[in-house]
Amino acid sequence: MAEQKTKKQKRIIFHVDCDYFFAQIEEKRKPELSGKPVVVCVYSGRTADSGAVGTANYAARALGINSGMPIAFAKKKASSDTIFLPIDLPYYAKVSEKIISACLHFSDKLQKASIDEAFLDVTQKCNESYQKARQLAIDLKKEILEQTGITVSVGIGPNKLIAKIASGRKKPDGMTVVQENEVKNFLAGMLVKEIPGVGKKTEELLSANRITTIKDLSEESLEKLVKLFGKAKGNYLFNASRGIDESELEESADKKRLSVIRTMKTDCTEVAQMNEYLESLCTELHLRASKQNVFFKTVFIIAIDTHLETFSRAKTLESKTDSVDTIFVTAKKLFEEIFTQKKGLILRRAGVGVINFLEKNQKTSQKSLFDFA
Ligand code: TTP
Ligand code: MG
Ligand code: MG
Repeated sequence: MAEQKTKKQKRIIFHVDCDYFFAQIEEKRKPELSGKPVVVCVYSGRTADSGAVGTANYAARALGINSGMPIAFAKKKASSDTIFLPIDLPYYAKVSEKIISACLHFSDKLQKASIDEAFLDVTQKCNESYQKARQLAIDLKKEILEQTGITVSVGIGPNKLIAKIASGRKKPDGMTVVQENEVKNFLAGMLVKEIPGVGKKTEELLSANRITTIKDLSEESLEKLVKLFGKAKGNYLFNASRGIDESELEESADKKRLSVIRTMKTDCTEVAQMNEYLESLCTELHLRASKQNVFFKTVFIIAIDTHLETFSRAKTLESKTDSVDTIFVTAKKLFEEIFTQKKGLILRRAGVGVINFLEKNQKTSQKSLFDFA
């Protein structure tokens, strides 16, 4: 065998998934829906009831109504007080953007996985400590709830696969932590369909080979799985049944961010005390942004109080910029907002960041390279 690879850093990954997302949003904006079964429908327009259920709240799920079901079928299962609503995707996308933006500030790296879910790499933020990760997830859930009124469930694990399975274990408003040494037990009692990517067809083929649980799957040879499913899927199933997933988070360009965060010399209770500190933060941040040769559209701040609670705020600007003054003025306003909203706040650490990057064109890029030479 070739020389052993250097040991990989242990990662801590969150999978954040919103609870009954479309229906929960509708409940929040229409309080009269409270307590009723709610079904959000994707109407195809062919006939009055043609189309499929997008999602259903838990009261509607108790009636047997689920995502993907034909609307006409769902109507047969519905109670007389069940509310059917048409999908309002542009509005849900706005809520999603707010949630993703809150997640950004709680992670080192983020991959948006769908309209209602994201993977967050928090390894460095938590100093590889699961105890810190647990607290970070509590703070994140609170922040999302405060900013959007939406509850989410969080799975925490050593990789994307385990985090994703974990987020679905306790819903709604749940949190499930699976450390590396707990992975085997965590998976042992589960059915194969709990593995992401195992749909009806795969499940049937496995079942025909007397493989029903993840434990059964983990006892099969790689050769057999490759024979049944081909190389890529066979390998995937072999690894997944052991809780192995080395895939990296795929960070999209608009979710890349730059930020600077530091502990202040003295704790601050108002923004006026932060002027000098903010100036130095913004200058450093601006220098880094200039080196990356990007414009940005969103400025955000991170505030950590003396109890180590984390808050964040973001402002998307009218147009792209690379101005240090804009960073400073916007960050200052956002800190002012936090001090006004949270009476008695005593800040210990504070950070400023930019996201929503736009690459500068080649010509500009050359110029600023010389500027910094
Ligand atoms: P999911 O996260 O799969 O489901 P959910 O958020 O409604 O419920 P859960 O609490 O179990 O996470 O999907 C997110 C949204 O995507 C969902 O609210 C509606 C939409 N969606 C569809 O429109 N059609 C579908 O078949 C599915 C699965 C989801
Ligand atoms: Mg969801
Ligand atoms: Mg989801």
